[in-house]
Amino acid sequence: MIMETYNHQSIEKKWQEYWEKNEFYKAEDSSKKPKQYILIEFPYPSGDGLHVGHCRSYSALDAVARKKRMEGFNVLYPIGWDAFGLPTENYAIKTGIHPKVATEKNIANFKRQLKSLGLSFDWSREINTTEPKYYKWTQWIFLQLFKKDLACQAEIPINWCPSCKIGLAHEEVIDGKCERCGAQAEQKTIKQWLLKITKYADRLIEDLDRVDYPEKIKTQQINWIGKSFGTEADFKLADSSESIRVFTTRIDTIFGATALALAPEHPLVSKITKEEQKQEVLKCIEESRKKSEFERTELEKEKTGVFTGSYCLNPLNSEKIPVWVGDYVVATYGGGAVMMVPAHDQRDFEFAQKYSIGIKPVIIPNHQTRTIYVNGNKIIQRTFSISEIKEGGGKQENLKYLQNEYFNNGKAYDGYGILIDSGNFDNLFSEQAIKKITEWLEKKKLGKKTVQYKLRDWIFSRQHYWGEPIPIIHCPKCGAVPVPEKDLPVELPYVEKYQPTGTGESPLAKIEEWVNVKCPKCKGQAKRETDTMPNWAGSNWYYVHYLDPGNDKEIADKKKLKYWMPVDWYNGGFEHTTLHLLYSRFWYKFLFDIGVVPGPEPYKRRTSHGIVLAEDGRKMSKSFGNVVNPDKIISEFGADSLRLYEMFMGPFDQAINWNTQGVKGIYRFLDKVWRLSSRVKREEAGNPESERLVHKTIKKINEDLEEFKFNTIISALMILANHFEKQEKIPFGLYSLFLIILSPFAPHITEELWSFLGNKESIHKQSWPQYDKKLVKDEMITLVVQVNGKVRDKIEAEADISEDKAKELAISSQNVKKWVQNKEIKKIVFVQGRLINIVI
Ligand code: ANZ
Ligand code: ZN
Repeated sequence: MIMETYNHQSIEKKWQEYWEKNEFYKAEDSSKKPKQYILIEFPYPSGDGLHVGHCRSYSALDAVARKKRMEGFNVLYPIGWDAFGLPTENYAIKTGIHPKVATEKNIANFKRQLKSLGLSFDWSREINTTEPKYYKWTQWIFLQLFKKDLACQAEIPINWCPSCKIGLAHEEVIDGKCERCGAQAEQKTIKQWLLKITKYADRLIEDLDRVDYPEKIKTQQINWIGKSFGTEADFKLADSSESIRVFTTRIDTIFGATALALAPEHPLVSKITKEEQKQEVLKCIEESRKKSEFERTELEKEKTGVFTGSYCLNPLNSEKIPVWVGDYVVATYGGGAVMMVPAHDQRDFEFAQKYSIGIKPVIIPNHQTRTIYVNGNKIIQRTFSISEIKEGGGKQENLKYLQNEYFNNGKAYDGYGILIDSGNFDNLFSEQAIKKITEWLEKKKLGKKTVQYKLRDWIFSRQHYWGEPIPIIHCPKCGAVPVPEKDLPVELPYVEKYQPTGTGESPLAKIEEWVNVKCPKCKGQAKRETDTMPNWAGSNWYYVHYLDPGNDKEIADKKKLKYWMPVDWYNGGFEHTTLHLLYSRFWYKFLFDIGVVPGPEPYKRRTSHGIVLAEDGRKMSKSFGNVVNPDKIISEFGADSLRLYEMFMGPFDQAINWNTQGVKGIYRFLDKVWRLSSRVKREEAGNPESERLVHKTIKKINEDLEEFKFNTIISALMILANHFEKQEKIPFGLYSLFLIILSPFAPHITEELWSFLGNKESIHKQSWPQYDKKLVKDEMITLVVQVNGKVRDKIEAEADISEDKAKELAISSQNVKKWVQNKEIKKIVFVQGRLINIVI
């Protein structure tokens, strides 16, 4: 039978319809089979349509899902839409198209695009975070958090975007600018909802031991949580009984404190500021409000501050030191007060230089060799013994050393060392001093050992329209009252005007008939909360909803949860490591604590894909005109080509430039696979070489897929195709195996060829082949080892052993060792598969 040429357009559509009609990829709920839950980050259906970057992640995990099905697993590979959030709202404001309408349109487009890729999603479980039946449960989780006191309201300084007129979470401020519009973020104090993720900080660190994430991701999460061990110390004010509590990780430097600095927002500022300084202090507070936290704390940025006129006393030696307001002190960290040690802290040093505050060194480095200066000139290297430093022998010279190497170069010495000029604590090492001074403070009830976290509580309200309403009712008598669970969902009302109000209130505040309600507790007049949830709310738990999307009674059926959770393999972007990945772990842990889900971690394994850049190496962007449209690639080269190309383009976890030439190369490969079919002969017996290669390829795919090395899998398949191309007749059995192992990666063409070979049942219903252990074992040979031409040993080795490996084997042999030990090897003569001669 003669086959037509490879026509991707007709075959891809045909098989997609066939798979869909026969519900090929539906996951079974009550199955005896072992399960695999494969998850990709569900997309935000933006107006731009699918990005080829989406295709990279989805195609690769689709191959994983398909292979696991063939291996006998009951696979869940679901899809849905993360559709609330600012981009759609901004689009709506610009175009006048309602966000709901825009979302529907965008989803329809995304869906068409994803279907044209032939991905094996279980579409019967499609979810959408903006549907009331979905966000009912997002609101329900919020209520549980509220009941457990993990959601609360607070007046807090937040980052504020003057252009979007909206509060920004810490993570939405990039380099001091609003992540969305690029405007400089400011500080503003408003009432916000907070989720107390900090209560989970320790567990979020500890439980990283339970999961299989790349080290890089674990480290990023740990740094983001930023656990610091330190000391709290109270500095009593000189002329009042009140004291200021500071947090420091370096209590060993306390004798070097020459000032105290308070955050401009610190509640004591107004109390302790003297009449004379009022004007200046108010101005400083005003100025710092206009700066973002980033601008205030970054090392390179200029720090400003002002003296309050008040003094306090160092708890260790009662020395009187001035209290300043400094904008580099953050109100929400460590109590918002810092003891300034300019000699040993860089930011304090810069501040002190600017305002002529004293620099008093109290730590000298305990590395022992250093340059000594005489009359300002570097002249000798001298080594001090520790005891010499401890006895104060080198003190003067060491002070000079600090002056010349550090202070004169604008640097503080921030390392550990040996204490000097520190009263009873002189001569201690920093580590010892931290312990001793803290104990001393604890005994005097002037301080204590403590832990601080960089992680902040999560600001969970937005003054926006396009989000989940927060299900709370404010009653003048009863306070914040949760909406009764039976009244969920609190539906987002349809409004014509969804522009931000700019007053800090959400557009919902203007809808009187929605806002005014009866208090669920006292039935008196009350008002709904008008803030909505941030755009990540729905994505915190969506992987749970996939398990039971129709359930109206509970978040998901317990049996289903127990069977499917945790997710076995979750792939997504690196950029989500500290936001989505951390937040969703937090919610899942909470759901575990209240007995809703069966374990403490949602994702067993996490991998990340590198982003796909444009051909010119820049980010794809409409404004650069360099966006690659997957529709165009699919229509020209086919979904199989696009999928294979994106797996082949480079190491999966690395960013890479798009290259249309590369897609053409893949297309030629698939065309070759197609043409090979005309040479397939049923009666042909396989030659041993071909058979070995097929089995080696199966083994390689097994191994590489688990390490998400998709590119080397595709190249192994190419090598196999090239091998077949050299044969006049291709054995039916081997070609069939080849199609089967290619099918998870190129599902359409393999299905067509498989059916062409006369198979009635789909290729995607076949079992994944076992490779033959005997066949993949490389042939062994006897390698002759010579030293200077004389045979010294004969060793067993693989036939294709490399020169380096052979050398390594040879010189480690007992018989050879004694000839070559301590001799310089001049030359190696290596004859592949036969002999190695070591010339000494
Ligand atoms: C005195 C000192 C001396 C400090 C020294 C460091 C070195 P991490 O490790 O990041 O937790 N600090 C404390 N609260 C602050 C705030 N609200 N805003 C800005 N800085 C603050 O950093 C802890 C250190 O950061 C603390 O230790 C404090 O400076 C500063 F030689 O105290 B240190
Ligand atoms: Zn009430």
